Amino acid sequence: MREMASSLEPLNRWVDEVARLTRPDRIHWCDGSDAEYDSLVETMLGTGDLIALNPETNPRSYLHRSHPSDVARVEHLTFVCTPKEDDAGPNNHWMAPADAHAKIDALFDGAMSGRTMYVIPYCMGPIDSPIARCGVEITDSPYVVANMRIMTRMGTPALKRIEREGRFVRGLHSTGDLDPSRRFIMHFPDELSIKSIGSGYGGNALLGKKCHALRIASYQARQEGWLAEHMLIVGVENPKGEKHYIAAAFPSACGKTNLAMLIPTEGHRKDGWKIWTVGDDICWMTPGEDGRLWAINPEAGYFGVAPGTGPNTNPSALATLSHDAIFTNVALTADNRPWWEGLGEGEPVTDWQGRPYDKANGPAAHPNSRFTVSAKQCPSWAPEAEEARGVPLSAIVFGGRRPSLVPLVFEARDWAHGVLVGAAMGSETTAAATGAVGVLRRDSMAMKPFCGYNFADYFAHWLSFDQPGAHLPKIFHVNWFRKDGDGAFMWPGYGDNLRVLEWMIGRVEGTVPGLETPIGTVPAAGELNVRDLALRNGALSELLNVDIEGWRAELDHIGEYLDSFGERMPERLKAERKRVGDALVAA
Ligand code: SAT
Ligand code: MN
Repeated sequence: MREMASSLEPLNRWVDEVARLTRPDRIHWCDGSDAEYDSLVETMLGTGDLIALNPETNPRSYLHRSHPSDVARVEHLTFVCTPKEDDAGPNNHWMAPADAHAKIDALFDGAMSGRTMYVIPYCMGPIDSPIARCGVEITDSPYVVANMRIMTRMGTPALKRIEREGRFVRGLHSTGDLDPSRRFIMHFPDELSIKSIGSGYGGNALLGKKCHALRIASYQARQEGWLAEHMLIVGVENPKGEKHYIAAAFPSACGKTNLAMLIPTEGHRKDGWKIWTVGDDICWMTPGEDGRLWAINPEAGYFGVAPGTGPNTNPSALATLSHDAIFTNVALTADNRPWWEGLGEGEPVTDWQGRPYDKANGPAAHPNSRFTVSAKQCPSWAPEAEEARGVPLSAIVFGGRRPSLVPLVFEARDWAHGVLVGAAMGSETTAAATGAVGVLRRDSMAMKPFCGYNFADYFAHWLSFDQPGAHLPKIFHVNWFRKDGDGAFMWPGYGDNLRVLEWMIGRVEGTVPGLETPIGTVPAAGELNVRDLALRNGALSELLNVDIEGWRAELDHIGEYLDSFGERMPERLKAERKRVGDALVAA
């Protein structure tokens, strides 16, 4: 009999059960200590799972190369296993729970033999926060343990909370044999459990992230009256020293990390604007007694996209990455520094697969190569990210990659309209998931790959926050990705996006009137701060223009999309679509 490792009997029982099924050589309960992390790194340096980077330029930093067929989330192999198929919705792949357990347990049979099984207690959110939730991930991947240590509050304090609460999300993971035909990521929201096998990569394997903090949490949040969202949280401090917190949902690899760490342009800096980073990917929000929505970042680190991160796009991220970072699937320079497209300095000599770099093989770094780093290393890290009650939200922003039609910014007229704007979100696909890149798809609230239940019910849940006494954030939509006839981006983005945030804050504070249009309120002439901004002639009016004809067609598409969910789609949302559609016809 194994020595008991926790005072919580159901946890010990589950660990025993998993060990009987997967047959590891050893079991290690993670305490989250520095010594444990150092010894894991030592082990991985020995096995080649990690490669040490140049200690002069990148102290205590490492490169991990995943299997070339295992470099992104796999949405076609990701299942939500609710007892009733309809509850998972057309937005998810579904399998009956019993079938899913049988299928995946057969793959777990003996999967850990010869390996160490790690038991990782973790907490999503500040350890003393009532909004935070705990889980335990069992994995045979030391790379996963190291990443979970950076991305979550992991180890003894989390175990203590789990023992106190008696309730935790169970996540079972094995890298298996990495054969894509034996790869599955399965969610059992009713059982608060996750089983993932056959991938060692990011969102497939770090179960605290998308699997727990979004798919399982969104399901729990609906039952408990809160929201688990794919959003960054940023604090914007104005020259008066007042902070407004904004949560923004963009699909994977559409700039959430960059917006969360925005560096104000010189003009804004001189005026006294400051940016505070609370989170870059996930936001849990809950109504407070004051009627406002209060938000926490359940994560403790960033798992960000490396390519495109450079001195002009995100100098804060570069500073964050200067030590104690894990890089996955980036390239290397001759002096063993990490390299990726857009870094802006150095030359790659070894590509992400460890081959001598050759342009003919494509990019040196994989387009979905990533960094893992503690949030606290970010120069703009907001200390209030540790606040148990979270931060109050002034605004929620939706956005995606839309090369045409969608203006730079518009504001929904009320909460229900805002829910429609979020539900109707569309974006071109990126390298963050396997499959074609650059195809327009509807990605409601950027949650298409992450909502753990039927989108129709999810929209109804969003609508339900509109209650008497609620002081809900204003809802906006942005599009940084408009292109002109030559295919060039029309808006500079990055630090200049603060111009748009400034307008939003003006709207929140009631100091700018805006211009009403059938799709929402856009900045009236002169309202957007464009001081020192060089745009092409006519670009600004085009960026803020509402193309009535184009929007009529868009509203038709949105109507078809909402109808695809059938009976369950809330009437309120359909009515809202009709209202906007009618306004466009009348315009
Ligand atoms: O691989 S992750 O899902 O963690 C990152 C992402 O796609 O947003
Ligand atoms: Mn994400």
